[in-house]
Amino acid sequence: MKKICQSLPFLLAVITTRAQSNYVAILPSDTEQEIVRKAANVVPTPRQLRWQQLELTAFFHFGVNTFTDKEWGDGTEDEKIFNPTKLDANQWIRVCKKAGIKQVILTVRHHDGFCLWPSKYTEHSVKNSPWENGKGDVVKEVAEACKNQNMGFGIYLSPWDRNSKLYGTDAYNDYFVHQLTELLTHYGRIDEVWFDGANGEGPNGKKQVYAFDRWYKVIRTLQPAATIAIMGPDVRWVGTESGYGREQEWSVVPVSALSAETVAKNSQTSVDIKFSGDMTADVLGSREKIRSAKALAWYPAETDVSIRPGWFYHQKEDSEVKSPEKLMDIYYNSVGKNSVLLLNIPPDREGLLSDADVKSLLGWRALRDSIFKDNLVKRSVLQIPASKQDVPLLDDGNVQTGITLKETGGEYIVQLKLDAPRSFNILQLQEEISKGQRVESFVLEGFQGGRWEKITEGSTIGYKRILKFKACTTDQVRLRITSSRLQPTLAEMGLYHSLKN
Ligand code: FUL
Repeated sequence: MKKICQSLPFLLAVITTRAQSNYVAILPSDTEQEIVRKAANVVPTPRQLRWQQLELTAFFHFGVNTFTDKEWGDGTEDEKIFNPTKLDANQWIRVCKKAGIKQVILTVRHHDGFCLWPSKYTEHSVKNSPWENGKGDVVKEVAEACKNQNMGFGIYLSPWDRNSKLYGTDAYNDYFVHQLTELLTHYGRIDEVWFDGANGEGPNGKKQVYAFDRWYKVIRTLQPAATIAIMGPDVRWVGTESGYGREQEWSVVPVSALSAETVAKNSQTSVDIKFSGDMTADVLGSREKIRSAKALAWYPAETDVSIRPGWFYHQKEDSEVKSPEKLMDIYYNSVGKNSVLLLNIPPDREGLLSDADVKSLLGWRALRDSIFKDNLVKRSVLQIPASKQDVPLLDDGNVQTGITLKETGGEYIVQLKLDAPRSFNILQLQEEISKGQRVESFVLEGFQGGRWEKITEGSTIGYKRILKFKACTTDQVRLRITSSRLQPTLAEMGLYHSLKN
């Protein structure tokens, strides 16, 4: 141990001098300018980058609660109540595909401990239900439907298990590893493992100490491409279940310093961060927040919300399904605020996505298609920066090709001349995040009445930022990035006109 401690400064130096990584240590001797430069060079790991580009993902909360009409089961449910009459996972995935969703996460085991697969390690599972005479496996059905329809597949495995007699003892962590291993080895590729934060009281009055580090190792070994979300190192919870993210959303945030041992093991690869403390504050990664950090990591936000008031299906909520317009507003405030949306669509007692939910999802897709079909940037010529690069780079839908802007007078400018005076009320911006998240503030201006007038302004951009404003008509616009941590690279820019604003 002593040896490791003595060599720590050297190991940290290895990390800090590497070009770009998902993690950087801040040294006591670093100036504020150096800290800002370091923050600007923190980048996502390949698995985080893939996840961020999904934009839209879905949750399926399904299990005994669907049949007891509860939100949280207590683990005493009779397995016989689980009996969907028309379960069709292909329908779930077909609808999600049509809605533009790229990955789904199934609650394979919620807090009640009931397993949607025939686990060897418990009796509280589909194997003791009448569904398919106890021979069914919901996890298999969903995994196969995803594979057949080219949809990402993830699992929600609740750390809290109200059924297990082992809960509250060390043996519970072994039980958890056994189940995790079943899930990660029997169903093909798993793209995401989602650990919820709820940690209730066990039957013997003890709280369980979860062996997270051990679980992460199992996942990294068996499914190295899978993101580990929420109680995990790759993706953090945005902090609410409303669907509305932060005004200022930094994917680079302070994290607690790593143990010397972890650093030593990972010094040449990306690093698994240790999440800690309250990640729900209003602003997480501003200059003020990173100034006193010991380390910074790429740790992006996921916004989870249900299409209905509850997470599980309840018939009485059929009339409370969120409308396409409400889902649109959530989209602007989640994906449009630098996070991935995780929208819950709970299958009903038949084992199908219900009509009301399907109608709303498809209406939302139609709305998005109509609003985003005509990007006015495609009808424009780039005036600044004057270069051989031309506008298609900003509207080619490729987030890996952008324009690295040059500083002029303390700011970075993109100026466009449109083909004619045009009206718009939506601005969409994307940074090329594989180079880092850098923009701290920006203003959009239009040339009107012989001078530049402010149309809208914002702080962070990150992977995607969408701003809505009162419609404005002009044939010349400029984006002024008024503050950036280092030269920003703008990957995409869009100007749209929504009639439903
Ligand atoms: C929460 C759980 O307690 C809810 O039941 C639901 O699964 C939600 C997504 O996470 O913490």
